[in-house]
Formats: sequence, structure tokens, C-alpha cells
Amino acid sequence: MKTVLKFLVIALISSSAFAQFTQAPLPYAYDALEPFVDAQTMEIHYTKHHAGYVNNLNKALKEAGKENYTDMNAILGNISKYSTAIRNNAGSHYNHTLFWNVLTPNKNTKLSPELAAAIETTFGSIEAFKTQLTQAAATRFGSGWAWLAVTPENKLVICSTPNQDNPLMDDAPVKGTPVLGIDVWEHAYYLKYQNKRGDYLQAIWSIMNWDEVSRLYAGTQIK
Ligand code: MN3
Repeated sequence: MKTVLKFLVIALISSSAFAQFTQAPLPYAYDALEPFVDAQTMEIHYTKHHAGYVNNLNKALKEAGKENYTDMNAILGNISKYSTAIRNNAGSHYNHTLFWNVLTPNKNTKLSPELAAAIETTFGSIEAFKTQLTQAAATRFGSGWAWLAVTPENKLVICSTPNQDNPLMDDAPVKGTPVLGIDVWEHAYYLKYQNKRGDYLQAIWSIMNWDEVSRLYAGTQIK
């Protein structure tokens, strides 16, 4: 009996450890970003949309015989060689993981002096940067994302991508490492904002995690 139990415990541990890609816990409660992002949207977005992408990514990799691939940056950096299912779900998993982390209920986060200086040099001012990123998000036709990224030449750039693409993909028109991403799929805002994407985008600035954006930017500056 003891041996059977031991076996079961080992089987349980290894089966959960085996999941190739897994969803990190949401860093706040579903209702923590109210009233800017409502609890129902957050719960559905995290437990249905994002969770579904992770399951489908693992499934698509398994079907492609790539169940030992765990380096997300390497997958995205060679995405043109993969199936559409892997492209869409790997992009989704990366994008949503970043998105949860660049939002916060904490009102006291701050841009680092280094990132603030780079933004001012590149876009003229923090306000001009926000306006340009909002514009990129507002004008992305259909579903997609808007980004602040650091290019391989170490320049800040604002861009947007369709579907679940991102600037890490080898065939992205603008390449770079994302430090801030905004989900402009309707599932990110429709329950509360319906067709008013602009109102959702204005609200996003009230819950931006500038500490995390600054941390991601600092990571790109380590050579
Ligand atoms: Mn989404």
C-alpha cells in the first residue's frame, strides 16, 4: 500500500511538472484593477482565453514532435518555421504573461530615471510617448497588440502587431524586445467598454506598472 501511494505521489508530481508551458498565477485578484478593468473581464481573460492558449500551445508543440521545446524566446525568434497554431498560441502565451505583469493596482509605481530619459529623448516627452502608444493601439485594425520595444540597435520604438504576433517574432516588421504591451483584442475590454476602445486605452494608463516596465527595460540594457 505504501509503495502504491508513493508511486501515485511521484506520478502526480511528474505529470504536473511535465506540462511544457504553464500559466503563472495572476499577480493580483480578478477585481484588483476595478474600475479600469472589471473583474469579470479579468477572470474570463485569464482563466479562459490565456489558459486556453497555453493548453493549445502545449498540444500544438506535442503534435509537432516538439514537446521538449521550452525556450519561448527561441520559439518566437524562429516562428516563421512553425505552424500557425504554434505561432498564435506561443505569441498569445508570451503576450498575456507580459500584459498581466505590466498592469497593477498599485498607484505608486514609477518610471526609472533611465527609461524616463530614453523616452524623452526618443519621443519628446512622457505625454507624447503615451499619446503615440495610445494612437498605435487605437489604430490597430481588428485584433492585435500595441508595444513599446527596444530594437536590436537599442532604440525605443512604438509599434503594433496583428493577432497574437509580437516584435520578438523573426518575421515581425518591427523587431525588438517588448517592455510594454497592450492587448487590444475585444475580449480585453468589450464587457465593460463595448466598442469604445479609446476609453479602455485611457483607463489602461491608470493601472500601468511602471516599476515592471522599467525592470524590463533595464533587462534590455544588460549586454
Ligand atoms: Mn487577450
